[in-house]
Amino acid sequence: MKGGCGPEAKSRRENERSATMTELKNNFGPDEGQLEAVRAKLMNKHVDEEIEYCTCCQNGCFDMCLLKCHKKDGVLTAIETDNIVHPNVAREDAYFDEEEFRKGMFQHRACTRGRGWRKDVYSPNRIKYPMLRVGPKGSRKFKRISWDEALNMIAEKYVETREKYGPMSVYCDGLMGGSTDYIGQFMPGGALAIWGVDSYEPHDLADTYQFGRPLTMDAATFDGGTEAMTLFDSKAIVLWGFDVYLNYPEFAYYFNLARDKGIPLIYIDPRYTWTAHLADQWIPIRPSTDAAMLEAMAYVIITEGLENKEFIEKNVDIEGFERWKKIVLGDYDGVAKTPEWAEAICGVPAETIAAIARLCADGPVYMRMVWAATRILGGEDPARLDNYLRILTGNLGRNGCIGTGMDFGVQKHFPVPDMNFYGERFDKIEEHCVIEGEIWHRAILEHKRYEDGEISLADYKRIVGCPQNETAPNIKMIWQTVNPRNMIPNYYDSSARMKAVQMTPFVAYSAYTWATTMTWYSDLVLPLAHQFFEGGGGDNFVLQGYSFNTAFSPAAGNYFIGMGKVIDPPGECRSRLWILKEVAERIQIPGDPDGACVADYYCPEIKGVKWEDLDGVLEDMARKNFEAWREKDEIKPLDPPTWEEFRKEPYFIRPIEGDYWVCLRDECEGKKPFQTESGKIEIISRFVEEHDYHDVAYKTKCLGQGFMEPIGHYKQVEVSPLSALVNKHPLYMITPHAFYRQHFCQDENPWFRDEYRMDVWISAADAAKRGIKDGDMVLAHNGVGQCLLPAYVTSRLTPGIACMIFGRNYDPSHLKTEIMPEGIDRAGSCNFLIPSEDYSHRRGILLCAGMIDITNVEGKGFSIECEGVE
Ligand SMILES: Nc1nc2c(c(=O)[nH]1)N[C@H]1C(S)=C(S)[C@@H](COP(=O)(O)OP(=O)(O)OC[C@H]3O[C@@H](n4cnc5c(=O)[nH]c(N)nc54)[C@H](O)[C@@H]3O)O[C@H]1N2
Ligand SMILES: Nc1nc2c(c(=O)[nH]1)N[C@H]1C(S)=C(S)[C@@H](COP(=O)(O)OP(=O)(O)OC[C@H]3O[C@@H](n4cnc5c(=O)[nH]c(N)nc54)[C@H](O)[C@@H]3O)O[C@H]1N2
Ligand code: SF4
Ligand SMILES: [Mo]
Repeated sequence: MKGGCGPEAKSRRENERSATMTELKNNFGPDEGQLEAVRAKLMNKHVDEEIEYCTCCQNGCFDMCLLKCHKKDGVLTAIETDNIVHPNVAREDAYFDEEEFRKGMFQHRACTRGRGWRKDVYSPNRIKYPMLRVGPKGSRKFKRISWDEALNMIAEKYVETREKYGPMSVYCDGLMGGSTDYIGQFMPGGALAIWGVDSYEPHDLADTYQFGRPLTMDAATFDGGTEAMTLFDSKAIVLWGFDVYLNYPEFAYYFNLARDKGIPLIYIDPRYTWTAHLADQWIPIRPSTDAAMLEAMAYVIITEGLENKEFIEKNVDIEGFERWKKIVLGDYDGVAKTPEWAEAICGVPAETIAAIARLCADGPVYMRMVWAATRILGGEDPARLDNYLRILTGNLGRNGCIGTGMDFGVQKHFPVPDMNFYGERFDKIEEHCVIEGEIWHRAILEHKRYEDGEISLADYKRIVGCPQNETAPNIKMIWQTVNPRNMIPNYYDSSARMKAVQMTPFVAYSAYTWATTMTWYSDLVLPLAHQFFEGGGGDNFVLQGYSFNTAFSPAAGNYFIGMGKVIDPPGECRSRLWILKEVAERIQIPGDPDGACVADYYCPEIKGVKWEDLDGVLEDMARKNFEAWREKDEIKPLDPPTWEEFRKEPYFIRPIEGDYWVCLRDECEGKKPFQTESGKIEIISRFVEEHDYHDVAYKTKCLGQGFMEPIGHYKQVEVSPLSALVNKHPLYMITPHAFYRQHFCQDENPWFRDEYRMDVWISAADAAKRGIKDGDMVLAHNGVGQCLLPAYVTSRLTPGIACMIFGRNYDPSHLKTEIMPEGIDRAGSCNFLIPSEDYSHRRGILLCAGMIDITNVEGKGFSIECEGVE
């Protein structure tokens, strides 16, 4: 990095830039005429355009990247990104100095996907009107109805279902745990909520047991985060399955900066990924065995006396720590967890394990596992071992270390304007966590068994993770508007989910494209405005209406962005907030002393506002809140812009004074206790040891029939490349997220479709055994599902493993089989291949692994179109 951003630096930049142009012209560049012609064309392309800002806050990376949207005649014409902090420089890092970086003064640039939304929003498959099913479920036959009819229908069905089956009968999904049934929360009996988070439940459990709170979840409320600047203070970066370059593209930029500074990056993943490619060292590991490697690292550190004694003495519950040491050293089971022991399990050479252990002991080291490596049976073991290693080495709560599973940033440096449109009586909210999040389908299927007298009520509750003192769920209506998950192909056991949806008497679903599998199986489909551009004043996953988007990103917590509506949605698409508001207005609260409807509590400030007026009303609220914020004592000295200025460039960023934010720093510095039973970091969870957590909720979670030990250690789980299952289906399948998709979103984007193949990865060795060549049509199958697609034969995958990238909608062929009664999938909808069993080690998480086999069917009459197969 070259220093300075004052006037001197500016003139230096200009000189450097013109020098670069001369070189370009002399050596490779077009001649002056050509350049002018191109320039003129480009300039003309964008004349008379209007500019609106919004953010991309896609579910999962939540990076809050800035989208500078150009539009002309109401149509999006271009998306640029952050050019505010260091205007007009291509490589920001070449110009700013480390001081600026440490103060959080850098850009928040959107990635390819963030800009790709511009194409996605004009998909020909957009749903434009409320549609009612007229054919059988799955037949994709619908007729158009009016919004009034649709909203009345939801309100009527909602009231009717609750009256008949009780308050736990309407399922609305939960947003990272909790409930998104914003109607039921104001009704007597409350609303059905879920516990568990699909992305990182094992980490949530591990963090709760070790540190007393779920750090990743707390990062969402800004307490568990760590800022990107921490990378600069690390001596090394060690990542388990944390494919930053793919999963957190904005964050990847800071890794590049750290690497430019000479900080080595080590990456551990069974796949040669983007991050592996850019790392100093890639260590392939047998999937599901990370805990063994971590335990052996602990062995090396303990036997060589390299643990951080000062940190441990100060922060750790010593009794449990000493017991864990004995496990590692083999005092309990006679098996010392040596690197050689681990090598036989995880496939990583013993000397590599020892070397990484020594590296991590000499901190600060930024080390963490994110999250796929834990979305397995017994996933809390690798998650806990990951914590144990950071505890052992004191790589926690100080500069240079990470706090959460992925490093969400935090809005810690100054308050942001409020955007609260909820009523004063919002405290009426009542939620009941009665299901583990992603087994809602079992709550439906098993209830049938309970109704038929096959299982008792107590057993039913245990199966679905419902505390015994709560009312059991009895789902008869599904309504997805706030968090419209693609409920059939998005989690393991897709065939059973399809059955559960088909069994549910009324299913209302909101979506923006017909490509979404869940639309085909719903009774009523509502057309959603696009989440970033078309909302009733900006509408994304977390926030609704005009919003001040705070740094929810793994960058720095010293900025926020104002996000309003950019373009009008097509047809009669509506924002989620508007839909909720309309339904809330239609439902009276039984027994309310004032005869109120739900909207009187849920959204009194926008009750009765028409769709056409909603943007204006929300923006007016935003202005008032912004103006009140400007007057705050802590904000005035920061020289805040006026509302008018902010509306033109809705981005507020200020240098961080003092140190950046590091998760758990206060606890580790003794400023506040850990929220565990002992007030210290617990290696062995006292709670788990001392309580029966099966039928009661601990911090909202209830394990039901699940089993969990108070201490984490490597166990060979039922589904693993080392289990007996390989005799039947020899390949262990991993299902990571896609670079060019955000789960199912942008699956149809033609800009990206050109960039990758829909295929199943197989190693060269496994392909040779099966006579499979790259591109051959294959059948990926096991006892529960079948997918027909081309093979990608590659050395980027270790043998014994298959990989199907997650996030394809189901594409049924004409070929119907017993296990795929709606047709064999031909898109690579991987969750049809992951079965559900009564595993005791499945947590409130999804099972990202299944055993499969891959058979060559090239030349046997199958093609992706299934021609000739009827
Ligand atoms: N481009 C893109 N980015 C995204 C998303 C997206 O859909 N697309 N989704 C977002 C969301 S919601 C989430 S939750 C996160 C998910 O973030 P992660 O959970 O980190 O993501 P995955 O892509 O599932 O897996 C990451 C890597 O883990 C590896 N892996 C699999 N099994 C193992 C194992 O046993 N051990 C080890 N060491 N590695 C293993 C995989 O090969 C993969 O390369 O990503 C977020 N970011
Ligand atoms: N096998 C396997 N399964 C997995 C995973 C895995 O790694 N492997 N990862 C899991 C994880 S971490 C996650 S987070 C889930 C993700 O699974 P989902 O949450 O189901 O996926 P999304 O594509 O984010 O959202 C589903 C649909 O909702 C609609 N939608 C969502 N939000 C909006 C919005 O604001 N506006 C509009 N107009 N439409 C919207 C889109 O039509 C989208 O197709 O999948 C999980 N399933
Ligand atoms: S990094 Fe995430 S939030 Fe940022 S533009 Fe890309 S998809 Fe959107
Ligand atoms: Mo996720």
